[in-house]
Amino acid sequence: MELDAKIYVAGHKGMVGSAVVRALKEKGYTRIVWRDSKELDLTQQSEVVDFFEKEQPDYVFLAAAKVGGIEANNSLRAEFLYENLMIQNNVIHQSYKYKVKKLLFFASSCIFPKYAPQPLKEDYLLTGALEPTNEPYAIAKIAGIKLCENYNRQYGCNFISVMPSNLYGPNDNYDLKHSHVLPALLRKFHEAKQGNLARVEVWGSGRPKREFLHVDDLAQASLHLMETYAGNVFVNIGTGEDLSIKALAELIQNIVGYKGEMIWNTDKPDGTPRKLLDVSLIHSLGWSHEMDLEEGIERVYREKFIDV
Ligand code: GFB
Repeated sequence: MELDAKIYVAGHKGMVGSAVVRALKEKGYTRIVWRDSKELDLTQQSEVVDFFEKEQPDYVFLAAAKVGGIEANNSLRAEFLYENLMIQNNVIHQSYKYKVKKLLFFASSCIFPKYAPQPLKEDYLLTGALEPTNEPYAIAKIAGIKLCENYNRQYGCNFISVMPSNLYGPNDNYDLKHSHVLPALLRKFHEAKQGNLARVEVWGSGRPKREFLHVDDLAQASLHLMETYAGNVFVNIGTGEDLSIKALAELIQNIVGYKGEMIWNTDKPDGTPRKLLDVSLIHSLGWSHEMDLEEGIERVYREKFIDV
C-alpha cells in the first residue's frame, strides 16, 4: 500500500478497526477515511453505494461487524446473521464495483467445526457442524470469506480474509451481558475488589480452552498481510497458545488482586470446547505475535480501570 493511498477502515470505532487505524497512522498513512454508523449505515446498500461513489477508496479494511460474547451470539441470533451478512455484502460488493485494489476481511475462529482436530488448520473450514451458540455469526463470516474468494475467482479481485483468535485490547466491550470473557472478568473482579464482595460469578465449567490475541498484534499482522499476501486461502492469526477459562480467571484474579471466591455458574453455556489456531501459515509469511498474555491483560487492566 502506497503511503498516500486512500484507505477506508470500516468499523473504525470498534476494537479491531480502531487498532487498524492506530497501526496505519503509526506507519505514516495519512489518507484514512471512515464514517460513524450515524453517518453511514453499512446495512443499507444505497448508503454504501453513495459512500464508495464519493470516496473511491484504494484499499479497504472490513472490520465493521455485529460482535459479542457467547451470550450475545446465542440470544441475538437473527441480528448476528442478518446485520453481518448485510454489512459484508454491501462493502465487499461495492469494493468490487469501485475497483478497490485490495480488501481485507476480518472473520473469526468460531467458523471452524465445533469438534475439528486441534490446532485448527485453515483447510478444516466446512468439514463439520458448527458450535450452536455462535452458528449464525459463523455462517455470516463463512459467507464473507466465500464472497471474497469468489470475487477473486470470477472477477480477479484481490480480497483476502483473516481469521483472528479471541481478541482483547483497547475499545473492548465491557457490558457484562454481551461482552467476551476477558473484559467481563476484568470488570467483575475489579468491581468485586472495589466493593469488597465475597464472590464473583464466572460462567460455564471453566474447562473450555481459548486462545487470546492482543488487538494491536492483530492490526500489525493485518497490515503485514495487506502488504505482502494475496490468495484465496484465508490466514489464521493467533498466538498458537491457549489456556482454560479457569486458568484465565485465576490469572485475571491475580492481576486485579481480588482475594474472594469464584463461583462457577454451570447454567451458562461453555461454547466450543477448544479453538486453538494453527499459526504455521502466518509464521511462514513472516509474522508472529509480540504481546505476552499476562503483560497484555495487565496493560488493558491499567488502561481501562487504573490510569483513568
Ligand atoms: O468469550 P466468550 O463469551 O465467547 O466465552 P466464545 C468464552 C468462555 O468463557 C465460555 C466463559 O466458555 C464462557 O462460558 N465465561 C466465563 C464467560 N465467564 C464469562 C463471563 O463472565 N462472560 C463471558 N462472555 N464468558 C465467542 C463467539 O465465543 O467468541 C463469537 O460466540 C466469537 O462468535 C467470539 O467467535 C470470538 O469464545 O465462547
